Amino acid sequence: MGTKTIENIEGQFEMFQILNENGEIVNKEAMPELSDEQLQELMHRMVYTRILDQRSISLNRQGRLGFYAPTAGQEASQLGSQYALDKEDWILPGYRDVPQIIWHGLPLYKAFLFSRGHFVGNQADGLNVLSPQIIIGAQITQTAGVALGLKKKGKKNVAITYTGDGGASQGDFYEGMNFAGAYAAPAIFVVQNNRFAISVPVEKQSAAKTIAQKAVAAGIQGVQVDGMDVLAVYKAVTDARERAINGEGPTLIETMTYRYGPHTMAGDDPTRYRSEDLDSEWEKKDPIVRFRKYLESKDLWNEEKENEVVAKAKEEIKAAIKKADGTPKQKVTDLISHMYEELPYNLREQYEQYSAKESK
Ligand SMILES: Cc1ncc(C[n+]2csc(CCOP(=O)(O)OP(=O)(O)O)c2C)c(N)n1
Ligand SMILES: [Mg+2]
Repeated sequence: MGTKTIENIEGQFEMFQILNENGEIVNKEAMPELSDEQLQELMHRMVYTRILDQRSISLNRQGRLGFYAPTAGQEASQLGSQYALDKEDWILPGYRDVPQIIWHGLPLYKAFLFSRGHFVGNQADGLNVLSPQIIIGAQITQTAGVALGLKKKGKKNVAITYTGDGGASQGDFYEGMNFAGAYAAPAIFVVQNNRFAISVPVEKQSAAKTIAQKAVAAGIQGVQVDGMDVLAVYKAVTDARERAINGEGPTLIETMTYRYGPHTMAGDDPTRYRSEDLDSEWEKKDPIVRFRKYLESKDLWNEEKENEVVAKAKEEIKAAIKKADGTPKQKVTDLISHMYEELPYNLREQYEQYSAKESK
C-alpha cells in the first residue's frame, strides 16, 4: 500500500475575498447584509483603532505605557471579526487583540492599565472577555472549554479566540481544535496570519501551504480569508457563528494579514527580518485605504467624517490615559488578593507582612 497524500489540499482553501485592494466588490453574492450605518461604524472602528495604535506607541516611548503589541495593518482582521459577534459571545484574546475587547466593551483606561500590568486592567466586570493571553496557544484549549460550557448551558452563543501563525505551531492549537470538533462546541478559532512569529517567517513554521487546511484533521470547517478585507472577515465570522450556534461545530478561520510595526515595543527591529519590498507589498493591501475607497464611492465617507473620528479618538485616549494615571497605584497585597479565591498559607503570611508595611 502506498502512502496516501491529499493532492492539492491547499487548492480547497483559496482565499475568500469580497473587497479587493482597489476598493471594488469582487464577490457580490457573498456581500453581507450591512446597513449604511453599519458600514460607517466598521470604518469608524478601524480608523479609531489605527489612531489608538499610533498613540499607544508614542505613550510607550514616553514611558507612560508598559507592554504593547502594535496592531496597525490588522484592523480588518480584528474588528471585522469582533463586529460579527453578539455581546454575550465570549472573546479569548491574545496579547495583540486588545482592540477586539475594547470594542466588546472594555473601557480604554483599563486597556492602558493592562499594559502597565495593573490588576484593574484585568477586571472586565460583566463583560464576556478573558484577559489577553501571553502564553502562545493556551487560549485555544481554553476556548474549547468555554465553548463546551456554552453548549451545555444551552446558550446560543460562541467563544471566539485569536492566535497568530506562530500560535498555529503549538500543541495546544491542535488539541483545542480537536476537542472542540469532537464535542461540536460552538467555537471560532481565528488565526491571524501576519506572516511572522516575531522574526520567524510562516514558511519556516510549517510545511502546510495554508493554516486553514489544518481544520481537515480536526474534522471541522476551515476557511482562509483576506484579512485586509473587513467585509470578507465579517462574513466569514458571521457564517461560522451561525453554524456554531446551530450545533454544526467549530470553524478555523485563517486571516491573511500583516503587522506594519514591530512585534512588540520591547525592542525587536523588523528591518532585520523583513524586506522593504514585502512591507510595501502589504501596505498596498491596507484595510482602511481600500474600505475608504469603497465607502467614498457610495458617498458614505469623506474627509470631514474621518477627521471627526480622529478628533474623537484623540480626545478619548487623552481622557483614558488621565483616568489610568489617576487609578491608585497597585499594592503588593492587591496582586496577592487578586490571584487566588482562597490564599494558600504561604501567601497568607506574605499578605499579612505586606499589609502591615503598606498601612504604615
Ligand atoms: C508558550 C510560549 N512560547 C514562546 C513565547 C514567546 N513568544 C511571544 S510572542 C511569540 C511569537 C508569536 O507569533 P504569532 O503567533 O505569529 O503571533 P503575532 O505576534 O504575530 O501576532 C513568541 C514565540 C510565549 N509567549 N509563549
Ligand atoms: Mg504572526
